Amino acid sequence: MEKSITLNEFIIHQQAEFPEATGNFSCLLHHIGIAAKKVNREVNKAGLVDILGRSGCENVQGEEQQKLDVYANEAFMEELQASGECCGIASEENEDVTTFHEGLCRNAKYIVCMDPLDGSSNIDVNVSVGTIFSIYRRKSPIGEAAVLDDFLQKGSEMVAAGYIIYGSSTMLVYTVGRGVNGFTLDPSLGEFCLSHPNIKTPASGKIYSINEGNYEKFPVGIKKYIKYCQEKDAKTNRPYTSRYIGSLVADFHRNMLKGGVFMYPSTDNHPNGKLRLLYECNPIAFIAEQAGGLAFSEEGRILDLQPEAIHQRVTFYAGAHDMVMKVKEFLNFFNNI
Ligand code: P6P
Repeated sequence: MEKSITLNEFIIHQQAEFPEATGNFSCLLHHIGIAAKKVNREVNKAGLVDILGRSGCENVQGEEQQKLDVYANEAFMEELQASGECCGIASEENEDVTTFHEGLCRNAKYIVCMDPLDGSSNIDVNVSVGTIFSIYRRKSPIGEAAVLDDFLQKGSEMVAAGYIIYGSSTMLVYTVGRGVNGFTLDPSLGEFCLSHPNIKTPASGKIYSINEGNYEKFPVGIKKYIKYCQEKDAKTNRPYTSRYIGSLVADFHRNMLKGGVFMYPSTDNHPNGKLRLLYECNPIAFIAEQAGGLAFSEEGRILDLQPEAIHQRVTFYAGAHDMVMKVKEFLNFFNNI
């Protein structure tokens, strides 16, 4: 039986491709893997112990915090600090950035933007949830406290991006700008093993993902695109398939493997879109592009957007190249976007 390559082996092999690499980045990724295993353990026993349900607190978004949200945030914060390679974190769960510049982290050169447990309102009904992360080099001088500008970098400056999907199996998917690789957690080994090398998303597909409950408020171009998807395809004589689970990582991951487009337009409740640029849209966009797809907002290519605030929301369209281009075509024609 062929030996599986573990995440740590892969990280070390990949480090060899970067002559200037010092191992700092590899160490950071290793600790992200440890935090992912810790969160996986708690997500998997949710329902059996008192880790389910509301924490009784609200996060900075004014959203009811689930106990697992709090656990996941603490687990990733703890491991990122323990790595000694991270000098600051912007998290969906925290109003302000957290900086580390003492002791081990004194010479850390990376910052992390993360959504520690995206889609957590789905946990109580056993729907897949995910962690999303993005890694940048700090811009401010090493040795000093990280500053806000370290976190407000364009997505095109990202060093790495990834997500963990806690689903029927737990997978860690990431890119360092040289393609996308997926690792499935083998519980018997306690290791993430390479299961999806060099993921490429199909150029097109038949899955569209959007919360059609907001249909009335969508831009006309999106309403027209949805109608286009519902018409029978000339070749297959079948319409597209609508798949939307309300968990970004799960919806995106399915579409990346099968071919599809994910859309979160402007709506009544969220005139600038609901999803966050820094720790949801940018990392997913980096992965989408590295897998051969596209990701844009009504303001332009996601990775080109200049963030103005750490919890900034943007409209978001990502997935198969040809499908995203078709969405852009409809928005351009009907909404001049
Ligand atoms: P809606 C989960 O709350 C989330 O942030 C994403 O994971 C998901 O894609 C989106 O919101 C779902 O939003 O408005 O359709 O429930």
